[in-house]
Amino acid sequence: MGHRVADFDSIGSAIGIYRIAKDLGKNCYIVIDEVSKGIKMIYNMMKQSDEYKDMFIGGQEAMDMMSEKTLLIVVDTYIPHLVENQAVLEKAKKVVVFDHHRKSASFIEEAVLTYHEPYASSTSELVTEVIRHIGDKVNLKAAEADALLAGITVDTKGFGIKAGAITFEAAAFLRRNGADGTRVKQWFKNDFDEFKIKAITVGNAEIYRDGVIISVCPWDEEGASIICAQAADELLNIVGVKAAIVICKIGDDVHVSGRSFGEINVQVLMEKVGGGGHQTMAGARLENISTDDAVIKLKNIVDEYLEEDK
Ligand SMILES: [Mn+2]
Repeated sequence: MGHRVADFDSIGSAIGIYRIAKDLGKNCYIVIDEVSKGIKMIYNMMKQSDEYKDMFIGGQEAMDMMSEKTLLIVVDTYIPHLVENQAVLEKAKKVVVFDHHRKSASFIEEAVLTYHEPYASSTSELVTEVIRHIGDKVNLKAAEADALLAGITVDTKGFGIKAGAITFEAAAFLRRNGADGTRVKQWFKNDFDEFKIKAITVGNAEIYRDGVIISVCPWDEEGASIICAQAADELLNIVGVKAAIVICKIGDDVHVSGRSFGEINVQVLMEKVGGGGHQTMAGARLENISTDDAVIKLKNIVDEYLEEDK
């Protein structure tokens, strides 16, 4: 089980764990209730194939299947309230956690094993390392290698951030096991309308201070938070920009995406408004607020952060 609003790292690392479990002779399922727009393509592709059609199950189905002996493996988060289905976590008697996010206040305390490595680029990298470590017993298939490569690619923004020697070694291993960067790239595409909204969002941006750029996405539908994340990534390409914060309003809430190169810690920024993530990639949700008020609030936390950082 990954985190809520699963991204490529969450689903990629879950698929890697699935292969390990299967090849070690265990039944394994990936718990997912809501398939976010970003991962719909990979989810549907897996679901439509004979090999993986039974791989995904909902939280309720998982609850019905669970016994005392069931091992729950949580990937890409260690925070109890961020997992895809909290009831599944609560029911599990044995829990293992794989994650790369920096530790914050709450974490899954009852885990029998926590593999937590904040220096890793992604959970997909960690899981790839585990597969390499196990050796010949695990035979990764091309689609699974693709999923893990997608996780690493997204979390490193295309091997540009947090990609260390081990990250490239993991990618080389995935490539040797059939992963294909061109195929993976197809999963990241936007349709034309989304692309235009992203362009408008980038155009709306204003530099606030000390290289922090802020923008508002004009769209208000489910996929808007992904556009925000992508626009924030895009804004980091501007000379002098150290951190990008992009927001959108969906329903009553404002979704916030924070991205940086690490010098400005967006995790710390997002935690100030109840969100989380890691140093270069974080997010938050502000409830019952207008976009104008959200921008003011975010500017205040940027001020506060820069003040503390001095
Ligand atoms: Mn991740």
